[in-house]
Amino acid sequence: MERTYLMIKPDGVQRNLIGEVVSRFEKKGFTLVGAKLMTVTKDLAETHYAEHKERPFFGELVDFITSGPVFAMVWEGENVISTARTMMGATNPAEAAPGTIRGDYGVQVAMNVIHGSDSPESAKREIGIFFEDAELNNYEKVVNKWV
Ligand code: 3AN
Repeated sequence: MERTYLMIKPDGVQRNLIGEVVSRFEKKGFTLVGAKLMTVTKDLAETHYAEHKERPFFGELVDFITSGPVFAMVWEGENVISTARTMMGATNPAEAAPGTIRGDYGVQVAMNVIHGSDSPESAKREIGIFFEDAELNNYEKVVNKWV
């Protein structure tokens, strides 16, 4: 079953959106397999955002993600990687459709509430850098046969 790494960024935590965001993925029918509130170190942030190292906003990105706790999560389900991206909405909240997380709660591109892996390769890499295997729970929800 597919897994993705989702992270409520410091703005989402500060704005009390953890419950709202978790609730959307739960209600959709996905399964939460791991979660923790954590402060991202500079090293971890630079590893996570390595692909953006050359972008002009890299420093700002690292400063922001390390500025306060994030809520790191691993979610499981059919097509969860792309479906979660659809539920998050466009990177720039100004372009994100209403009904999406960024469309409903975001204003600026830097503080856009949530991160989500964009491919199976990034999901595997990001889950590996944020979680130990022992922090991930393998279980089946009986209700999943209904969704
Ligand atoms: P996504 O998170 O939707 O995959 P990417 O991979 O293009 O978007 O960008 C990575 C992160 O960098 C985004 N989550 C966003 O917060 C941040 N970002 C993108 N563009 C800018 C920008 N122009 N200024 C500041 N931060 C940006």
